Amino acid sequence: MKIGLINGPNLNLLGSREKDIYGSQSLADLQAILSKDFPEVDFTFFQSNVEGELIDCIQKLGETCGGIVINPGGYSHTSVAIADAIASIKCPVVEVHISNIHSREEYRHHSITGSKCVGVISGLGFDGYSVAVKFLSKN
Ligand code: CA2
Repeated sequence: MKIGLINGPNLNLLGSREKDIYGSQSLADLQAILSKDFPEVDFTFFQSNVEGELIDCIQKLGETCGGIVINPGGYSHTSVAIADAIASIKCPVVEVHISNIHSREEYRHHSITGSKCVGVISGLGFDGYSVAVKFLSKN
């Protein structure tokens, strides 16, 4: 099964700063963990700091993948355009947040993009991505 893993703005910095919030592992570490734990899954990994590139990727992977795991980063709280892209594709999308957005600043409590996803996982660190992949690969 093909699954897309899309990470949004600033997640390329994982493991380098704000380790108290996001942990000490890098984005490359995350991709290695998922590839190792789900050998039967054909992953496409993508990260961008650019909203339009994320939308292009959602549209493209929506045509070829059986599911998408997305962490839209800060765009989760602001981007109607990314929410529209998620709503426009047929494959299921699960949103993941490394931190618990509900225990942080109020402006992080609502996810516009999450409202268009089949589910939202928040606060489980990197394990949240694994839970999302597990869910999508059995559906
Ligand atoms: O908890 C999450 O996964 C977030 O999506 C992360 C976003 C934040 O805006 C959301 O509210 C919650 C921020 C990603 C920033 O990532 C960094 C990683 C390392 C160092 C600095 C930033």
